[in-house]
Amino acid sequence: MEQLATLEDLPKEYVQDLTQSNLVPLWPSLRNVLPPQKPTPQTIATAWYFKEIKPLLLEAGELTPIEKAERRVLVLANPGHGLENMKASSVMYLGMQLLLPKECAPSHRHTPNAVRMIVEGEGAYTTVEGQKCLMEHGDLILTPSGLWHEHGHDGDEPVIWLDVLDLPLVYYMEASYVQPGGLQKVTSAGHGHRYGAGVVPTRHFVRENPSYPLMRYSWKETQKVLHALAADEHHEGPLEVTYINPETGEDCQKIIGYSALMLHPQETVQLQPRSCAQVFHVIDGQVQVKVDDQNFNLAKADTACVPCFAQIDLINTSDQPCYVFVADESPVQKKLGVYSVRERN
Ligand code: 1HN
Repeated sequence: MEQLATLEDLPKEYVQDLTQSNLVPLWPSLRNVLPPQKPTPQTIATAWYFKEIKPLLLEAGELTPIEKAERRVLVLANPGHGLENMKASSVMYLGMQLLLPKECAPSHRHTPNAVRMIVEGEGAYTTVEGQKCLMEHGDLILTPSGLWHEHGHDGDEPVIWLDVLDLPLVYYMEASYVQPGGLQKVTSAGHGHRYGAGVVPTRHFVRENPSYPLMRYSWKETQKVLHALAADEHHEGPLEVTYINPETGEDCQKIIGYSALMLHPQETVQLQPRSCAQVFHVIDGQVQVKVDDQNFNLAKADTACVPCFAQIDLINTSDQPCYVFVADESPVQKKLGVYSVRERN
């Protein structure tokens, strides 16, 4: 492709005149905003190890009372975006949150969508629009845009979970804000499962939250489906299930997509390069994530982020099955018509 003229190729006075009138020449920047063949992501392949996070998170539990934090979170920040910008990728935010016994993270609602993937500890729950959702290891709990949510803890050990939000995108759109304080009356206890069995309480009028029928995806149930796929001789391709909205069959959230993958002992899964960044979080087991020329060895509760169009292998080097939670930007990219998948080299 033709090398284009730079800003330095223009007379200084001309550039000053442009600036005076709030004008900018396109050609010196054209190759930056439209790089050939593929984007040049700021997102760099990064891994965060739970053995490093946990002691620091527990220390935060001693340093900062929940009342002074509202949400006690250490953000998993991608250095390619600048740590202070709190992005794992251009669309995805990741954080590890700690709730101690008897603590309460008060009710609020906001425009970004969030999910929690429960990492460790028992006895905590999230209440979403009055539906109490128990938090057990591997469960996925949705707190979609605009719905009141709070966290509580009746157990006796620290509970830690991974938060995934579309905050970077919503913030970029200047659409991010919070409303504090909505009192929630708990209307259903326990499982947040209105649709868990494919049925709902009959209402002859309009259902509340028709677009988010299911708030909690229990890991026990998800894992059963993965095992059933593994036992199905007709199944082809990777053992992977997508968390969907059972009412529409679409992705469970509008911007970020979520799935769970199972790898047999010693299995390698070669992923096709895709136009979106992805996050891998180990629910159980061990996996080696090969990203182009880099290698990350992830154990239980570790998390990694990879940029768009990377060549990725997931390798289970152990003799135990491995379960990986995946978050990606495909729902928003598909809606905007910019999603694509390529063949591997
Ligand atoms: C939030 O509301 C939670 O509700 C966690 O637990 C992390 C990060 C940014 C903005 C809102 C929560 C968050 C958040």
